Amino acid sequence: MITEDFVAENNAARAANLEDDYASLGRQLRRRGIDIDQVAKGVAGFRVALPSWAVGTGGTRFARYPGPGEPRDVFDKLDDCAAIHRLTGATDEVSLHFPWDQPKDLPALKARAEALGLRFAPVNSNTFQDQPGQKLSYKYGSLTHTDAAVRAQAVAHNIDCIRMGKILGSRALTVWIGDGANFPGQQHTARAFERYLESAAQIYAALPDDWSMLIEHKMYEPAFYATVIQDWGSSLMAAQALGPKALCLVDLGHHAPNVNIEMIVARLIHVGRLGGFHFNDSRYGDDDLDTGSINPYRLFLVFNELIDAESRRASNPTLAHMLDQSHNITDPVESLISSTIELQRAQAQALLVDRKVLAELQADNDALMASQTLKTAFTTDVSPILAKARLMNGAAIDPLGAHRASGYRQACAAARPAARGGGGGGGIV
Ligand code: AFD
Ligand code: MN
Ligand code: MN
Repeated sequence: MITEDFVAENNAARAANLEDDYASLGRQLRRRGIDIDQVAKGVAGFRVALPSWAVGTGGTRFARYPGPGEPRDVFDKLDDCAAIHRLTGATDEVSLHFPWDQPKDLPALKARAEALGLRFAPVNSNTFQDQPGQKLSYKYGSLTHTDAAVRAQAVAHNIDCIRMGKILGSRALTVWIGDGANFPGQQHTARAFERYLESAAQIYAALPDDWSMLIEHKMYEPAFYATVIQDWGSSLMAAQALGPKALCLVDLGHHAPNVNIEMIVARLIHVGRLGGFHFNDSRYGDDDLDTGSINPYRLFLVFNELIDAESRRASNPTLAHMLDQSHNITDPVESLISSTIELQRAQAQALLVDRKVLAELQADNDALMASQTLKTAFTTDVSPILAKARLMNGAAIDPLGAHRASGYRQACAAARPAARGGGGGGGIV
């Protein structure tokens, strides 16, 4: 356990320096007409859900190298999430993945989460793997399978996820399918999509009034020729066919290299169908690397669209922010901490954009200075704002340093001797 007292003690040694840096940055920003406290307030309000599957060590299709003290079950996963939240102050929601996380006693799990100060974010269904004892196989697809009985089984699983999510207090179901084809001709392109719509409509019909269904697209993998919900166009078509509670979820890793994701974000907001994000970073494909570790400017540009939409009060449902990463060589707790910080960094930078000046430059077609306006915001070192926001939330000024000093990982290694693996999230998806 990382206690409140430990965090306070750790902060005490750093508070004076932070105040100094924050005051200095505050003066700099005031010259630019920005109130630093407003930015810090905005950052302090930022929340991102932790995926239960990311606190265990991930892996590739070649190997997985488990770390010490890995969570053995969903209760251990909650403990790790609580530790991360204690240090970041921004991660009090956990996104479960069924059946990876299927606990026998859902009310007990909910009680445990509440005791730890955690809530449940959207729940994720899994019809991309066969589970032990499962009647029919998803080898050739799930919601789009040619066999109606397989589709019915996949629909039933999704509806069961809604049932479990209701008990836990979740408000959304995220549906990602591995369905697709490895060969041209393998699948009837049009009919597979029609079957998807038919299955998804049955899931949609089971949604409670205050729930949404988040549709996650992915351009390839595990199907390598084509996936059924391969892009935001297919996702949006599905959402519009299903109804207002169906929204599009953008996983940053699920696009072709160099795709302009911030444009996709802007278009989905335009139609009020952006449901949320799975944040991660990538260099080559769906790498599931730590958020902000490869291309922080792209992340900033995504947040720039979000803040811009907020500033003009675009009508889009509240976003479900989540991390979706695979931590193969780092301590997952530390990767999730630093990824959360990178999200807040992008948000703070986006809050610094002078939108009035930018609008004028755009009207004047001053491409160079418009681009500089974004760069000025992006290159500002907002670290003192992020630390101040954490302090405001009762979290750590230096979360990674505090985590190292806490000995949390060593304590987990001692308390969780019989690591049985992370329980999902270690594959290639
Ligand atoms: C997949 C998708 C989806 C899924 C997860 C499982 O991003 O979010 O739930 O990874 O590991 O690639
Ligand atoms: Mn994802
Ligand atoms: Mn993915």
